[in-house]
Amino acid sequence: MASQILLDAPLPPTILELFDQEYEFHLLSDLEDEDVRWRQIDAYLTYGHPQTDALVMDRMPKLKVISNFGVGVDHIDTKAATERGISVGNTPHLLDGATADMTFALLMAAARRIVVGDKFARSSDFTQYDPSILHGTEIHGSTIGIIGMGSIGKQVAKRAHGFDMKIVYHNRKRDLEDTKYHAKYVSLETLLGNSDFVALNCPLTDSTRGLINETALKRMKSTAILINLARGGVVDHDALLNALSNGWIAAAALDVTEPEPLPRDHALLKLDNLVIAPHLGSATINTRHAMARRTVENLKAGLALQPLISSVC
Ligand code: 8YV
Repeated sequence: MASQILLDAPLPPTILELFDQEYEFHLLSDLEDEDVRWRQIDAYLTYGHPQTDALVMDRMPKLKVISNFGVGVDHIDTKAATERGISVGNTPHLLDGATADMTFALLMAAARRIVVGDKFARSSDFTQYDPSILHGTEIHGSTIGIIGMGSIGKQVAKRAHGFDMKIVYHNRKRDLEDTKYHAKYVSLETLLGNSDFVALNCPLTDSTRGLINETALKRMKSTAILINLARGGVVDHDALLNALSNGWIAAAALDVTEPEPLPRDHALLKLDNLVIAPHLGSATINTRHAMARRTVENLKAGLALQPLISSVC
């Protein structure tokens, strides 16, 4: 019998073509609670961050592997997976460069008011060049504070160094190689109080959930810009709305939100000092290809009860 693969979303042809007829696919939304097919599932390919807890796993007694398209696995209960002998794979490192590029793209868009400027340049209001409008924030020579100096954070630091920025960072612990990245380890309070740009590049964990709350935002400079390429849950969105509306900080750029997407009538979406993208951190053709290949390799290894290429647990 072909291996039975559960998908949380239809896969694009570029990923499907990495499989052959040995695999049969089932879409999560097609499986009712009592569907007998749950019991036949051998592997779960998670594509769009579906919550995958013990309850979900217990529906699939034959499940050998959960292969996640992406590095962040905050939506998967890895402890429950380990307890059930289920391997969990992800795609680390492959997306570091693309996600760091996007961190800078959003940083620069917010600092130099690219989105507001784009709208204005297209509008009928733009009738004459005016040097007094849309002044932004200097990027070169400013200070960036990176929260999460993992492999993505390090790539952000490399880019920041190229922009002659002073780099401070905060992590669970100091990275002994931080001088390689021209980065100085500081406390969270120092980072928030001294940075012109605060970049979130950390995973969402119990200790980072809600890290950027009212207290943190009030510690930031009123001229500072927050950039979130981590997970929406790292930021308290009600506090961010207050911060952006009341001038506690100057602007924010978000690639991720919680919930994702935000309700279409959310007040944050009406603000001019917010730049927002639909979770595009790793969305380049090359990176997505590499992630697809690794996700499928992990899945096939898990099915064969072999060690995964990139294993979370
Ligand atoms: C992916 C991400 O786009 O890797 C991650 O954790 O958030 C993104 O790079 C996402 O996982 C694809 O669903």
